[in-house]
Amino acid sequence: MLTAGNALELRAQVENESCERAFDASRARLDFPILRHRIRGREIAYLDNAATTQKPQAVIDAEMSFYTSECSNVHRGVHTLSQRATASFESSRDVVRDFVGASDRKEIIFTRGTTEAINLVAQSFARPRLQPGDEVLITEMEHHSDIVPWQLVCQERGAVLRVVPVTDSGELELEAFHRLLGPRTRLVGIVHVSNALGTINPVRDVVRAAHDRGAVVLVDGAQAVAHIPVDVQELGCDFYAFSGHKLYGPTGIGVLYGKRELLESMPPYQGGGDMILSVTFAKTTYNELPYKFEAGTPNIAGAIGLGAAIRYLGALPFTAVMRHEDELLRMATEALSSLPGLRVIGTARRKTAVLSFVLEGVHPHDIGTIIDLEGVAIRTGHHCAQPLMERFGLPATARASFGLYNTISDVEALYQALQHVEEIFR
Ligand code: 7TS
Repeated sequence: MLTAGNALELRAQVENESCERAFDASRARLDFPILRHRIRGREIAYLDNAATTQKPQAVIDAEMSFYTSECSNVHRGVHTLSQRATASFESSRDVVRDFVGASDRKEIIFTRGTTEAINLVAQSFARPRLQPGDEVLITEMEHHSDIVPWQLVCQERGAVLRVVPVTDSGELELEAFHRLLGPRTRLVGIVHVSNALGTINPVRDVVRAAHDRGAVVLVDGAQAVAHIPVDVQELGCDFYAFSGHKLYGPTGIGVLYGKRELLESMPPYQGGGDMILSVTFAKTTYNELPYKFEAGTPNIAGAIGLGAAIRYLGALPFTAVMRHEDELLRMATEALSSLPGLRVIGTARRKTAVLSFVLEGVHPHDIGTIIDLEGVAIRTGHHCAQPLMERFGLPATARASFGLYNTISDVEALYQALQHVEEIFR
């Protein structure tokens, strides 16, 4: 039955679809100065976006503007420059809060990146809570930065690290997940989008099941934020970590989102300036959130650059950008699959932005080196996911990963360069 409520919803949906703005990747490409450079006389086909993305002029300008007109330390100066720097830095926090749908700016902690964000949770949340025999549950497709911090803390506390296996197509074995989620599971660590397979995990369902069992969930969003919409309240996750540099922002800046009541209950991760209210040799009282977790002078320019990156993305029609990236992935998968001896690794039903493959008889490093001669930049190796490589019985894969500025020409360049690899090795 069409009620007033769902009629409104339906109309909003129809309007959304009809208003969806077009996205022109070739035009967006012009916003990224590095892509004007040529490598060995050829336009760069930059297909290593999962490692890091290129930066638009708006981000470069924002960092430059901080250093040329605002450079000063934050939170501690009464002078004009310090006030300007503080205002810019803190306004980036608001931009991030809106971007991930957090309800409170106190829930947004600036870190160096995803890795530091996960280590913060491992050390400040898990370490004081884990008892011998407690369990941390992660998946076989985690990046090393969502494995090793848990190993460290489990070893120290006598807790057990359990791992949800993945299927041959690179999807989570959900039955195994439900089986492994037990009364001793205290925390679940799960990657939103796999950097080595491109799989999009059903995070909302995982969170719901984990919460039913009383476990908290940390989501590694490093590969998700640039490619799919992320709303932490909708996902329901307790922690969400990501890096600025994979989101068209600067390196050395990242974010930990955490639910306020959990962050309030956690001790500081590091001690130093800015994270205190008062210090005496007898006793120190800590600053309020988010500063409790931001010891020392932060990466001010980086945070401002990240704010600019999110604003840049926000000005693009995101649905159309997603559609464009999905289309590139589909075309690239189809084209590469037609090459003899090429096998795609990671064929999950829900995927984004990543195409991993192996070519029979050719080491991935040789593929990467040869196609670099034609200006095609991809990543080869274990992608910091060695347990996943082992699961597939491979030492490494070649990985093409897409960003908003990639075009069909990049896919063609990749395909042609791989044909040349074939010719050399056959
Ligand atoms: N988690 C995932 C899923 C990642 O892909 C990466 C980086 C990290 C965590 C760590 O992020 P960082 O910014 O703290 O280093 N992944 C990759 C990659 O796939 N190639 O180079 C870095």
